[in-house]
Amino acid sequence: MQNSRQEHLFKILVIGDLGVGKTSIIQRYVDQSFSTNYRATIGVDFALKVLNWDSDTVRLQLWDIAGQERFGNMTRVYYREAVGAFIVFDITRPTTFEAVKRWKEDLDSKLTLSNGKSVAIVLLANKCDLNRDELKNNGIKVDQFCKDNGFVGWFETSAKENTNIDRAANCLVKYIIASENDILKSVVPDSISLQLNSRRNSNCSACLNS
Ligand SMILES: Nc1nc2c(ncn2[C@@H]2O[C@H](COP(=O)(O)OP(=O)(O)OP(=O)(O)O)[C@@H](O)[C@H]2O)c(=O)[nH]1
Ligand SMILES: [Mg+2]
Repeated sequence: MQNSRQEHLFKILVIGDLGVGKTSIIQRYVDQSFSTNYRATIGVDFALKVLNWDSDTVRLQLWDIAGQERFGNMTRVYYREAVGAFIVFDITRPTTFEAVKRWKEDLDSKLTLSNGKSVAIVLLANKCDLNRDELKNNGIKVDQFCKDNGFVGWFETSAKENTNIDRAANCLVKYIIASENDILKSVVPDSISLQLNSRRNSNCSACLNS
C-alpha cells in the first residue's frame, strides 16, 4: 500500500504590540532559546517550525511582525494568505491587552479565508512568569473576551520559562486542520474522514473549541 503521508504548509502571523514577546515566543518555539535582551523587530522576520502531526507533516511558516507595524501600511501585504494567527499581549502591561482588539480588527478588515470566514486566532497572554495573578489583579477577563471576539482559544505563556507555547501552537494547528477537513467534507461528502482532528490534544483546556 502507498504511504499516504500528507504535507501541510500553513502561514501563521504573530502580531501584537511592541515588546510583548512575539520574537521571544518564536525563538523559544523554534530554537528552544531565550534572551533577556530586547531588540525591536524591524518590519517582519520569518521562522519555520516542522511538526509531525499524526501521520502527516505540518510546516508552520511563522511571520513575526514588528509591533510598530500596526501604525504602518504594510500589514495588508504581510497578512496575505495567512491561515492563522497568534495575537500576543504582555500581562504586566494592560495597554497591550487593549491593543489586542485593534490588532484583531486590523486583521479581520484585511484578511478573509477563501471560504469567507476569518482566520483562526489564538490569544497569548505572555510573560506569565512575572506574576501569576497579574490578569486577575488587572481585572482582565480573558475567557469572556475570547468568546465575545471569536478567538479559537487563549493561553498564558512564558517564552522565558517555556510555558504553554507548544500547547498553544497545537491548539491553532488542530483548529486549522479541522477546518480544512470541513471544507473537504463539504466538497466531497462521501469521502472517508481522515480523523485528523482526533482527541490528541484533548487536554488543551484553554482551547475554546476543543
Ligand atoms: N520575563 C519575561 N520576559 C519576556 C518574555 N518574553 C519576552 N520577554 C522579554 O520582553 C522583551 C521584548 O521581547 P521581544 O520578543 O523582543 O518582543 P516583540 O514582541 O518581538 O517586540 P517588537 O519586535 O518590538 O514588536 C525582551 O527583553 C524579552 O526578553 C517572557 O515570557 N517573560
Ligand atoms: Mg520582535
